[in-house]
Parts: sequence; C-alpha cells; structure tokens
Amino acid sequence: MIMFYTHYVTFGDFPEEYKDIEKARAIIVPVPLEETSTYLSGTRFAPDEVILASRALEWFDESLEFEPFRKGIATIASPLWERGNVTSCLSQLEETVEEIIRQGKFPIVIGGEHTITFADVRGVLKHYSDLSCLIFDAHADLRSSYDRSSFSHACVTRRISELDIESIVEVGIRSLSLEENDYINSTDKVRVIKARDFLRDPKFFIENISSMLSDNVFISIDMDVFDPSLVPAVGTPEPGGLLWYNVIDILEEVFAHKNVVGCDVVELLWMDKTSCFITARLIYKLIAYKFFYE
Ligand SMILES: [Mn+2]
Repeated sequence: MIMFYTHYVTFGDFPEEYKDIEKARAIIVPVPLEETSTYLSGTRFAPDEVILASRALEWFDESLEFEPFRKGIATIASPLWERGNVTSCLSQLEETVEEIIRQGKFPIVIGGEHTITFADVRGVLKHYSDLSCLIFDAHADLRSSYDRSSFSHACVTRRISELDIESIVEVGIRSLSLEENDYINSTDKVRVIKARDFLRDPKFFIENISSMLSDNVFISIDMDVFDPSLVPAVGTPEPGGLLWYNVIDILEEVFAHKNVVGCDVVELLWMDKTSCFITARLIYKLIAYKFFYE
C-alpha cells in the first residue's frame, strides 16, 4: 500500500477542499524523469512549470459549460527513485498508477521523458485486460533499442507493443526510421496515422479513430505532436504538426465513445511559458472530458 502526499505546488489555483487526495477524482502525478533525452534537454523541470502555469487556468470549461475542478484534482508528490536508474523510476511509477486506479481515480502523469508511458500502461494493465493505447507523437518510438538502451524514449512505443494490449494507434507521426517502418508493416497491432494524412482529411480520421481502439483506452500525449509554431519547447521538435483543435477534436471523440482510464503528457521542456500553459490547458481539458462523458 503506497501513501500519497500532496506535492509542494498543486495543479490549479482551486479552493483547498477540491485538492484533497482522499476526495479528488483526478490525480496529477509529476514524474521529472530525464535520463535518455537525445537532442534538447530540460524535461525534468517541466512538471513543476506546468503546475505553476496551471494556476492561471480559467476554472470554467467554455465548450462543455461546467467547472471540471469540482470533481476534485489532487497533485501528489513524485514517486521517489534512485537517480540515474530508469528501471527504478518505472517500477515506482507503475505501482503508483496501479494504486490510483485501484482507488477508482483517474491518473494524469506529467513527464518527463516519454519512457514513463511504459510504466503507466503496465500499471493500468493490472486492472484492465482489454486495453488499447492512443499515442499522440511526431515520432514512432518503435526502435527495438537506441543508444544501447531498450528503455530509451525512442523505444517506448515498441516496449508497449510487446505488452498484452489490444492495439496501439499513433497519431501525428512525421519522423520514423526504416527499421520502424518495417516493424509497422509487419504487425497488425500498431496503426499509424501520419500527420500529413491526418491534416489532409481530419474529419475522416476523427470519425474512424474509435473503431481502431478497444473499450478501455490509455492516452499518451507527447507534446511534440503539436506544430512547433504552437509548442516550441519540446525535446525533439518536428515541423508539420497538429494544431490545438486537431488534438481537441480527437480527444472529444475518444472520450465520448471509450472508457479512458488514464493519461500522460510528456516530452515538454520547461523553458517556454506559453508551451507550459498550453500543456496545463490540455491537462485540464483531459480532466474535463473524462468527467463530462462518464
Ligand atoms: Mn516524440
């Protein structure tokens, strides 16, 4: 049994009674893991910057017309791990996510590098067998190993595809290697919606995305799915990305038709205040959709 403690700064400047760990329905988990970044660094400070930015959020959701914070949003202290030891971080996080779901709550993990999604999915799988993953990302992350590590952020989707899950849908892809392309062509488990295909016909993909997913869904959002003109502060930026309403429209469709059991938001860097605020806004939207459609 894990004891959860409130993080020293909490998501959203909401009244205290709505940030209580016991009562909150949504649990924010900051995980500042940064061990295998390959280009730009600074994701380990992103969770706290997003949480700081969240204190400027408007409490009311303008399109759903309710105040999501009234369901309770608590922010717990990061799981503790041995610095430099990715495996130790992943096992602590897996236990944390498993416990949050056992308590009937909705986990939203803020990274940190994308590697953490492996632990999130393993934690969720303890409770749900019929699980699929919807991953927003510029990169396929399907390499079998990278920089001599099989737990690099560049391999996370490959590791997830080896777990006992129904399917993976990747949206926004616009960078992949020959090895990854061969892997995609060799498996039915991974469906890839490339950014350019999506942007040519968003309506078609939004209407069909639910049919590619099983009933229970984990959503991972690598912030580099967004175009760098909107979110420049990411570890591996790629041109030609999705814009705000592209991502919001997909989320709305999936939350309306599926049981989303958890989410993470990863790969943001801390330096750009606008990118951090956009991430906080996205997290509040995830919470809004979860409780609007349940
Ligand atoms: Mn990426």
